[in-house]
Amino acid sequence: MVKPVKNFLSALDVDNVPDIIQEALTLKADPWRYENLGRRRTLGLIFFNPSLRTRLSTQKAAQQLGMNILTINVQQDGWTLEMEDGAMMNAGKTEHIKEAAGVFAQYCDIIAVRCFPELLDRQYDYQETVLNKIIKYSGKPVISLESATLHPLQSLADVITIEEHKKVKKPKIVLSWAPHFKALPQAVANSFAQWMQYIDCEFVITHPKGYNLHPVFAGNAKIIHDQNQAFEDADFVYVKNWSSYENYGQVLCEDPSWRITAEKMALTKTGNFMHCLPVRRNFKVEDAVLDSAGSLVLQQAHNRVYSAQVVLKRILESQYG
Ligand code: AN0
Ligand code: CP
Repeated sequence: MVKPVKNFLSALDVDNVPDIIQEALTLKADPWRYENLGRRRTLGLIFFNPSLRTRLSTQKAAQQLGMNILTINVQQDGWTLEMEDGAMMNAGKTEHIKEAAGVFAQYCDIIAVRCFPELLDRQYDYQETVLNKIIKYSGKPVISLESATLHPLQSLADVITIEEHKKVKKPKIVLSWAPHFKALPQAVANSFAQWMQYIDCEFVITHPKGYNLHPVFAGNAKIIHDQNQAFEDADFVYVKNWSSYENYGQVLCEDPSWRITAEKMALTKTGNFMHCLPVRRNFKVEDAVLDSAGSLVLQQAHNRVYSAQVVLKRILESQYG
């Protein structure tokens, strides 16, 4: 019996990760089996930030469950939103999140939100201020489409992909930082590290000094600052850039020697390369790696459909069944 699920914000909202992976694989084998489950139910997709994969895969997942879909790109199409309770709204912001979230709730049965961190104030971001206000003021089930600190639908797709491609019971999985000139969120890395705590694996993180993730997400991962050493005998290498958590939102290192090359991938056992995408070719990862047989990036993107579908299915069953 699966625990009723209302919100899907992190791995903590899943009672058994291996079980949800298997259920997602069952859906992948027969995607239209529950095509009436979401009939006459509406999913609202609310984007505060751009997206390719998350938008399309979640729409496709909802369609395969028979749901209707409403999408809004808040930054382009919506009114500017005030987040602060009690604010005197006599300046730039037009509408309060209290009304906006309440209005979404009038039209949607499930609300899915993408709200990246601003990377200015660690406490504001790590309290998940925007996501929590939408949960509170909408009262509806909420799915994270990447919040300030986590990207659970991506991580679920990633563990599904690992399950499909692993050749040993307990693979060695390496999360590697790679360079970027722009400050990016820690969300994908935090989330991947969090989900690694729920599957059978040897988990290693490699990054330059100053890039430790929040300890709650890093868990018991082994941290190795020598990237080549970390890659040795790896079954999967998962690559991501993130800005510093400790020196919050700062880019402390742009050292190109952290770029992922075919030479480095040759140190691994399998050459299996993973990245959530989008990725900047040759700046972060060489063409030769992305174009290699070991690159799993499109398989990950494909599995985004089934990670979203299994989550929507469970919410529909437990909230509207
Ligand atoms: C975003 C990030 O790093 O969180 C989204 C990744 C799915 N990436 C960029 O902004 C390039
Ligand atoms: N991986 C991912 O979430 O991609 P998008 O930002 O394009 O949705």
